[in-house]
This record gives sequence, C-alpha cells and structure tokens, in this order.
Amino acid sequence: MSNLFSNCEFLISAYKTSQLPDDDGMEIAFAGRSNSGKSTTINALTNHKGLAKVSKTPGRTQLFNCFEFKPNKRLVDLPGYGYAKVPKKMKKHWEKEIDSYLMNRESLIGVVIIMDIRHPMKIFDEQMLTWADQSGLHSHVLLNKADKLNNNDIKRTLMKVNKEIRKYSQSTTCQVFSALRRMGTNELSQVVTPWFSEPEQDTDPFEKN
Ligand SMILES: Nc1nc2c(ncn2[C@@H]2O[C@H](COP(=O)(O)OP(=O)(O)OP(=O)(O)O)[C@@H](O)[C@H]2O)c(=O)[nH]1
Ligand SMILES: [Mg+2]
Repeated sequence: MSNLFSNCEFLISAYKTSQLPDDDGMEIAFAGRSNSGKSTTINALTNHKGLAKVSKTPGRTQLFNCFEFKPNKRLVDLPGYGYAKVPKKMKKHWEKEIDSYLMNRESLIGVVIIMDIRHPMKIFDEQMLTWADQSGLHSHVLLNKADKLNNNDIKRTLMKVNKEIRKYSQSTTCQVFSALRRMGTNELSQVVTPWFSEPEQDTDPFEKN
C-alpha cells in the first residue's frame, strides 16, 4: 500500500551532525536500542526493502542515515544505543553526536522510539520519552517484533507499556508492530503523517512575509 513515504530515497550518511543535510524543512528520527529494528521499520514504512541497511549483527547503523520522501522532508535512521560490544571510543562518539543532534536539530519534529516488545522500556527509551516531552516533540512508541510473542503476551505488554509511558509523557502514543511482517505500518503511517502537515516554525522573528 502506498503512503506519504512510498517514494523515499536515500539522501546521505553522516558520521557527524555537521555532515547532516541543511537544517531546513522537517524530519523525524527513528531511535531505539541496537537491534530493535529501526532500519527494518524504515524499510517497512517506505515499502522499500533494501533502503536502510539491516543486519543480524547489532550496532550495524553507525551513521545518521537520511532519507528524503518529499523535498526537504526526511526520515533519519539513528545509530542504535546501548550496545555494549561497541568499542568505548565509538560509543562516546555516538553518545556525543546523538545528544548534539537531539538538542540542536531545528528541523526535527518527532521521534519514533522502537523497542523490542520482549524487552520494552529500557533506561534509554525512558530518557528518550522524557526528552521528547520536554522538547515539545512528537513521539510514538513501536513495540516491534510482535511476531515473536503470542496474542495474550502482546496484549499484556501493550497495556503495561501504555500505562508506563504516561509517567514520562502525556502526549506520546504506542502501538504493536512487526517490521518483519509489515504488521502495523498503516497505523504508523497514520500517526506520523499529520506530524508533517503542521506549519513549519518560523525561526527568524524579523523575517517579513
Ligand atoms: N522477528 C523479527 N525480527 C525483526 C523485526 N524487525 C527487525 N528484525 C530483525 O532484527 C535484526 C535487527 O534489525 P535492524 O533493523 O537492523 O535493527 P536496528 O535497530 O536498525 O539495529 P542497529 O542499526 O544495529 O541499531 C535483523 O535481523 C532484523 O531482521 C521484527 O519485526 N520481527
Ligand atoms: Mg539500523
């Protein structure tokens, strides 16, 4: 099924925030622990199998990978956080770059936080929810890899997480997802599409219309 994101193309990979595309327009970021399925989710949402690189080895995405689906409208695949086996120096680099991205990126309008449904709400996920709330950004949680659980466990986890996310943010939403089976992509598209239709913030108060 086609959606706003169906004609998405790879734009650029950035090792540092300074290499990202110009900070204009709007973008949403896909954040989550390493191996949670960020890259697979982008491929499911855009209906484009090989767009974002997927790997069985955690720590695969070690760059900010940017994709453009409309002029100046982007999806950003973030490096996974919390993967212990990454060398210390690289971990430091990424923590610094992701922090800087989240704090300074004007075109960032929302984050999709991807969790493995079997291990939801880890410390970084909670921090991301808190941070998005405090920054006035949209946020939406995907409980990914639902194909790994039975229906009862899915329902139980969804209820539990729905309750828990309220501690961190009043406005965040949550859904069950399977990037592998492309289950839940319509719902995801319906949640994030309106984020892009809001008027862009005028950052220059002196600019004349
Ligand atoms: N069973 C199942 N496996 C999935 C699902 N989504 C992703 N995977 C698998 O999980 C592994 C990691 O997926 P990625 O999309 O590369 O995860 P990532 O979050 O981008 O990982 P990093 O780039 O390392 O941070 C791959 O083997 C995927 O095939 C899902 O919904 N169900
Ligand atoms: Mg990845």
